[in-house]
Amino acid sequence: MKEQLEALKLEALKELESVNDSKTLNDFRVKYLGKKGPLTEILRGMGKLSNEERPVIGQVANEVRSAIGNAIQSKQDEISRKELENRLKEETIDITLPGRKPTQGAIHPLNKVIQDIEDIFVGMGYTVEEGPEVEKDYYNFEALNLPKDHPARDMQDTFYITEEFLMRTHTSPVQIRTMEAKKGEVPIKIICPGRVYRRDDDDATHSHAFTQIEGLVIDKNVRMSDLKGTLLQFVQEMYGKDTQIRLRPSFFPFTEPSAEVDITCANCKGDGCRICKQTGWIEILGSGMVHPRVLEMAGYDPNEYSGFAFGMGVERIAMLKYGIDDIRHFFTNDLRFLNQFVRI
Ligand code: 2NL
Repeated sequence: MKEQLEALKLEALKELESVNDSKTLNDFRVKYLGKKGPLTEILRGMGKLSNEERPVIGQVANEVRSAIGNAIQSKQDEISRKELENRLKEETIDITLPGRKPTQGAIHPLNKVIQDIEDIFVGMGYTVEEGPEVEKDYYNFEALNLPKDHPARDMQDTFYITEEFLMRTHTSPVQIRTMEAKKGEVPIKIICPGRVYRRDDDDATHSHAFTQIEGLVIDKNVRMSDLKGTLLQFVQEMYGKDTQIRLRPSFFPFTEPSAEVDITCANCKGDGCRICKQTGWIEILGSGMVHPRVLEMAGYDPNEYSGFAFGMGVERIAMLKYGIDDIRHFFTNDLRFLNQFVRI
C-alpha cells in the first residue's frame, strides 16, 4: 500500500507539470484530492489494516496528500502570476496618445448680449422685470394708448389666441403691470427683456419671434434730457466711448414726444458705408416721453409725474456689435456660427 501511495504521488506530480491554466488545475485537484479520488479510496481502505500498519500508512498517506496539495498551491501561484502578466500586457494603454478634447457649451450670443445690456442698466440703478408672453389685449394694446381701431392692432400684425388673449408684440405690458403693482409709487426704473411675436415673414432682418428690451423710468421731473443722457451712457458702454447719438423726431402711440435714436457708424466712422447706407448713422432704438394717457391709465397723475421709455431689438443690437448679417443665424444654431462666440 505504501508503494501504491508513492506511485500515486509520482503520477500526480508528473501530470501536474503539464497543467497550465486554472480550469485544468481545478480538474486536477478534484481528480486526485476529491471525494472520489484515489487518495480518499486508499484512506477508506485503512480500516482493513493491522494496528501496526495503520499509523505508518496513515502518515505516508498524509505526506502524499500534503505533497500534492502543496504542488497544487505553487502551481496556482504560478498560473495566477502568468495570468496577471498577460492581462497587464493586453490592457496596456498608450499614454502618449493625445487626450480627447471635451466639447464645452457656451452662452448663446443672444443671451450674452441680453446680459451685457442688463449689466449696463443695472449699473445705472435699474432692476430687471419679466412677464408673460401670452398677454391680455388690455396690457399689450389698450393700456398703451392703442385703441381698438388702431392699425397696429391689425390681425395681420398680431398672433391672436382668442379675442382677449394674444402673443405679446412688445415687452411694454410688463412695464404696465409693474406700474399697476407699484400703485402710484415712485421711482420706477426698470428694464424688461423678453421674447415678442409679430406676424412677419422671416428674412435676413425680420423674424416672427425676436427679443426686445424695453426700459421705463417714472418719477417727478423726468425730462427728455434724462432720456438722452441715459441712452448716451448706454451706447458708449455698449459700442465704445467715442460713440455719439442723435435723436430724430418719430411717432409711437405710447410716447409723446417720440424719438428714434441713431448711433455713429463704428464701421466707417461717419464716412459712409454699406452698413449705414452711406449716412454715417445707424438706427438702434425707439424712445420717448411716456404719453400722459398711458401714465393715467396705469395710476400715475400726469400732472405730478413724468417718465421716459425706450425699446430695442436685441438681435439688431447684437448684429451691429458683431457684424452678423442675418437674424436667422440666432435661431438656426449652426455650431459653426455659435462656436465663434465661445469666448465673448
Ligand atoms: C422700438 C420702440 C419703444 C416704448 C417702446 C413704452 C412702454 C411704456 C410706455 C411708453 Cl409702458 N413706452 N415703450 C417707447 C418707445 C419706443 O420701442 O422700436 N422697439 C423695438
